[in-house]
Amino acid sequence: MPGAAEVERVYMAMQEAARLLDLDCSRDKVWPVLTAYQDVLAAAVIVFSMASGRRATELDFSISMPPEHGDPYAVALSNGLTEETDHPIGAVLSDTQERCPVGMYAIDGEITGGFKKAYTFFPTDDLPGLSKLADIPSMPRSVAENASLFARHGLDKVQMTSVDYKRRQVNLYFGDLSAESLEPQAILSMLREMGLQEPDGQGLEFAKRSFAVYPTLSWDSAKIERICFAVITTDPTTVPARTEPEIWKYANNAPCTYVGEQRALVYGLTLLPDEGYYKVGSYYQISDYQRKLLKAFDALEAQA
Ligand code: GPP
Ligand code: MG
Repeated sequence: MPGAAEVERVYMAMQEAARLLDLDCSRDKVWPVLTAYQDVLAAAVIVFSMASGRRATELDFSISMPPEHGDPYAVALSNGLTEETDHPIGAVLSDTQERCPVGMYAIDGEITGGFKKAYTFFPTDDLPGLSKLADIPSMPRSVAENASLFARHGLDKVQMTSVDYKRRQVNLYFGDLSAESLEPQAILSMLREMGLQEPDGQGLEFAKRSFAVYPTLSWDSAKIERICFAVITTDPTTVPARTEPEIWKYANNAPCTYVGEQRALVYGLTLLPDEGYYKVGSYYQISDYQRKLLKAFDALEAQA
């Protein structure tokens, strides 16, 4: 399909996802983003993500692209989706690609706010350890400052990073997690050390199933702003309808292109210093890589 038709197709799906939350897309904000990346839409992994409670006022969209497409932040700048900045955040993507092999990129936008983040995915067979990322000059110093804390709690191999240009924050998505580091006692001791809220029993059971754990860091302090435990699954009842009705409705009804297969979902439990909340991203388009992850993690679930 030519680019313009692809933009229209993805925009319509986004509207459909937004309607489940009684939200509306800002065409003025979203259209320029979809247009800037229109060539990748047909083959991209596309995720629409929402959060519960007072955060159910926004829907994020994520779009992946191959490394050959080039640095997605440079594309955002050249299309006027975000402003040039002197802040070190402006150099994180280019510094990262100079020092680490890149498997894939992605961008993130808000249906009401437009372009927001850029992701760098590392090759699955060549994940950098934390020290390699801490050495990147434009990374927040808090990455290096928390390196020993992360290592002590089994967080080392980084699957991807995200740079949030609106909030000036970086996420480190740790994978290859050991079962021991996800045991309730291990999670509680890590959260205490980080000064973040401790979840209830249901939250700890959820966190045990994580395929990725990602802290958020900023340039403002050495503090860890928040952390998210992410569970990939095809089970739309992963978070109970009773406590999370909006998430339940969304996870059961979000649009997806892969008819005949179960919808791929990534649930998150985010913990801040004095609050915790659930969220879910539904995959509108997937790749064989997500199918492989789902198979591995849904099979683990079945054993548990
Ligand atoms: C979740 O980060 C990450 C994604 C939805 C990216 C997946 C993208 C693909 C193309 C596979 P988050 O939105 O939970 O982080 P934060 O809330 O900190 O922005
Ligand atoms: Mg998001």
